[in-house]
Amino acid sequence: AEMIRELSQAVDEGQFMLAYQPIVRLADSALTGVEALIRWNHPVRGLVSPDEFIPLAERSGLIVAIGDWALREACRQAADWRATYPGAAHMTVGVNVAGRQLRTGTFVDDVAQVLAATGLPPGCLNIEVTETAVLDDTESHEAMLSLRGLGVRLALDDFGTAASSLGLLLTCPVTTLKLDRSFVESITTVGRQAAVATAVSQMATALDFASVAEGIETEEQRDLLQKLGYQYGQGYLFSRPLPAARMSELWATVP
Ligand code: G
Ligand code: G
Ligand code: MN
Ligand code: NA
Repeated sequence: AEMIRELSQAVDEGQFMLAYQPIVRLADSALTGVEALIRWNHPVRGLVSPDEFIPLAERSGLIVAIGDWALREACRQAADWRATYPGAAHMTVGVNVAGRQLRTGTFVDDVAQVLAATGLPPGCLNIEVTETAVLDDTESHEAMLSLRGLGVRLALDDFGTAASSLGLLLTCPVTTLKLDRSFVESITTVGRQAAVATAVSQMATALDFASVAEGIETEEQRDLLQKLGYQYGQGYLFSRPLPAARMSELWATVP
């Protein structure tokens, strides 16, 4: 209860910030986009990880206000990077969206409004949802279809971890699969992990989805994932999530 009060105060007092993790094209290591990851700069506890407050924010409903802030800030920042750095012209920004947010009934209008206000082209925004958030839910399904109608991209995040149905891939209008990092961790030594990663990559190709491998920490993992057909990668090998100012320095180096 105390934490809920603090979280709602944090919304009012602007205690959140976004970190940005680079996403690269595996073929040439070119920086192609970022994922926005929220951080809570707590006045006493310092930086609090989203794992510690997002679940509570979802249960309490505060995720709607927090998520709305994150969406606006990420789009504002991406539009700013595009306008400032030639290398960022074709960038995408990934924004994590909770199922509860997707189901507010106003989410699609909010996205359209944020895109209009910031001037960010719809194709530069990649909304990341998890399988659990959208499974068997008509409302989120319709929201996703409308988002695609706007021209926004949609990624299935943490792919492979939830009690997911492969049927979701046929009905859910996503553009991108993000292979969860649990399949990447021991991919070079555990044949079964490599087998799952291969199957996901083949499905992505066959169904015409873009594919991103998450949690890449070593060159061996990167090389194998590229060989398996993953187009994009994200992970500590390339970069940890960075404050916006550090991310700007990276964009400045992209031709
Ligand atoms: O670095 P990492 O600790 O940043 O993120 C932990 C988890 O928090 C991830 O599963 C990520 O998807 C989630 N997360 C990060 N930012 C946001 C956000 O803005 N909204 C939602 N709903 N989840 C987020
Ligand atoms: O939204 P998602 O659940 O995919 O959030 C990404 C999470 O993964 C964040 O918590 C981010 O900090 C974390 N992460 C990103 N790259 C790596 C990595 O290479 N290794 C590990 N262990 N975690 C990572
Ligand atoms: Mn994500
Ligand atoms: Na993920």
